[in-house]
Amino acid sequence: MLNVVIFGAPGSGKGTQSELIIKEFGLDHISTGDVLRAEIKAGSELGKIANDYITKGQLVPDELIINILAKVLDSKKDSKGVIFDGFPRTIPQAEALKKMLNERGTDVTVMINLHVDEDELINRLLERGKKSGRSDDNLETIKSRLDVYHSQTAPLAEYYIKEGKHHAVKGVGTIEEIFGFIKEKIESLRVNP
Ligand code: B4P
Repeated sequence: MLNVVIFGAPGSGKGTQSELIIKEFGLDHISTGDVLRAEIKAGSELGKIANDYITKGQLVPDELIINILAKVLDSKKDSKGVIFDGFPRTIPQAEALKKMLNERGTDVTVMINLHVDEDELINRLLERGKKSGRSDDNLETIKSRLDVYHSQTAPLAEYYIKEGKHHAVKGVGTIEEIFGFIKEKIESLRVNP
């Protein structure tokens, strides 16, 4: 299986690039952000809990998100590979993902780390907020999300460097240009896994 973790700060283009990777390589997509927003829309118990965290720009607790991921993963049993978009976001989530994949006889193939400077991230998210109606795309919440990213999520780069899976990609430029770098890396892994 070709399992890709797409990683980066909020607004770095994880969701945007995931769409192109799926089209090109026929992978299944798991976006924890999309799963949570669907639960919020459906008004479920989980959605109500998640909404409190998301609106404040905080991460949903590990236990909750790991359980959700395990269920979604089981629904992709016959997949030829999965793109993990927005998961993991903490070290315990990365450890849980490794365990879940190992139990299923597979592992993360590569972690693509999109690098985008902070001013650009803020501009993109404010721009998205004009149309998205997302409760977390406003300046105050964006700042909290960036703080959470630096304290809880960015350390994951080191985790994947140690695993020998980390691949940095410049996330500024046209969407197609950035996708070109990602595609090149994924293709090289298919030749030399
Ligand atoms: P997510 O839904 O994962 O979203 P994101 O980080 O805000 O955005 P992404 O990086 O996907 O950016 P996009 O492509 O849209 O998370 C939302 C919240 O859910 C989290 O804050 C957290 O509370 C919760 N959550 C999710 N997963 C969790 C987990 N594992 N654990 C705990 N909590 C979790 O791009 C942004 C904008 O930039 C778009 O408008 C796009 O069009 C634009 N853009 C993209 N690429 C561009 C480029 N190259 N140039 C110019 N603009 C570009």
